[in-house]
Amino acid sequence: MPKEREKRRKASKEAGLSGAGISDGFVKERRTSRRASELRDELCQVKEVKLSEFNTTQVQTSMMEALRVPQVTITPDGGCAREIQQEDWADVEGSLRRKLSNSSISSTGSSIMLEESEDDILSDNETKSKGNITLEHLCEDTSESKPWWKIKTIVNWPFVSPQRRNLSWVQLAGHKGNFKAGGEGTILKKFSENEKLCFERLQGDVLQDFVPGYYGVVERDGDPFLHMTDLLVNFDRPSVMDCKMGVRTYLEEEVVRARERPKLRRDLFDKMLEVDSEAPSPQEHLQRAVTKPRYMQWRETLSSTHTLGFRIEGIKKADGTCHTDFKKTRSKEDITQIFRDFATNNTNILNSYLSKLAKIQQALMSSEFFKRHEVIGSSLLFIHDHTDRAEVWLIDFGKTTALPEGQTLDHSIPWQEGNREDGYMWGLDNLMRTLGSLTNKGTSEGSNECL
Ligand code: I3P
Repeated sequence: MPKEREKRRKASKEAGLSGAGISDGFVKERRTSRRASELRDELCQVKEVKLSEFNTTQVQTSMMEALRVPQVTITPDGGCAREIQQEDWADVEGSLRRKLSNSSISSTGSSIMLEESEDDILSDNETKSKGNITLEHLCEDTSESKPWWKIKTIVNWPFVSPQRRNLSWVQLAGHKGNFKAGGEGTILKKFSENEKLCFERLQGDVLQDFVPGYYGVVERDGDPFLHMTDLLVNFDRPSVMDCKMGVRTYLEEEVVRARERPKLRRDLFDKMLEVDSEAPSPQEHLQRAVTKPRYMQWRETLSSTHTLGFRIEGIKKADGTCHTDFKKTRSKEDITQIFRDFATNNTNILNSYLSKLAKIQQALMSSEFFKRHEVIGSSLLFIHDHTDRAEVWLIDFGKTTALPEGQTLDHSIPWQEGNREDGYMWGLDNLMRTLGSLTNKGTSEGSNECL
């Protein structure tokens, strides 16, 4: 499409100005950063984990406990930030309404963009260190009983400028605060050497058509970013779903590292507790911390990652509502229902998604890149809008790692430590069967049972 080509050309030109960064919004960023920091201090308290308090025996016991995956029961979630008061709401309501109604949404990776960006004013480090300020629920999260305003902050809202477009987004999954607005039709994602290498290796691979356009590394405010296509730019009030692929969401090296140098994390323990107060073992309760592989394995078993080889991470619907609480969504029936709702039971959209997935499957089968990489934590991003246009993209390669020379993966056989299998193809197959069961195409393909 000429229009798209023109956008890419512009983006490439901009990327060529690497080092100079992207000047758009710099002044505003500085101003808003200060305000953000004030609000952040008001809203959040950093909880410190005194790991030094744990002795070696406790750590070893924790590692042993990590091998056990407890039975999960459902408990209500808790919020972390202070509750936003009525006056806060009045301040931002206008901005939010504008955002949701315009919904000029853009994304790459597992983020979804509305109009003005909190990430324009918050770095990932800021969000991580304070733990509470994220962009995740700028639109209404209707899950469970948590009002969205209770969970997340509103730091950017007072600074919304109606003139600026495509600069704000809601991140459904992954690390918060990883994105900034790029030039027209593009966004900036926090630099990851691993992801950069993947984008470079994907150039010329058959998968290139199914991943965001990549325009190199640019600098903003002294930090490097990956410059890439805004996947949502050509949609009108799109609905977006992020599905994390594979039977495993942590790298083998993370397991090895945790075994050799166990690091106990209070934040992951807290997240576990929020979902199920009985999930941590007595030892973990005592320590008030868990290792990352232990947390990740628990998350996988709780969701459909283990049983289906993919899980739903987040959904943003056309009406602006966000749904990110799929941690306990595991059964095929539940997932099917969620897909049906997401696509508003529209057969055109479902068929379109299915045919995109079939093309992706074909490309994956012949991709040299795919053959030689352990693909962990990567997602398929589903996007459609009221015109029935529907696309699926492969995103998030921060944990996709090249195999040693000569080694290849099957992507379907079960994982055993050492074989580095990720179950991506198995998950894709199950995903296609799930979608297929909603259309007249899926049911004829032999067994409808997930593998
Ligand atoms: C997070 C999620 C991320 C992971 C992050 C987890 O859990 O699994 O994928 O980052 O680890 O906390 P949740 O979805 O329950 O919030 P990576 O994929 O980069 O490992 P982190 O806390 O170490 O960033």
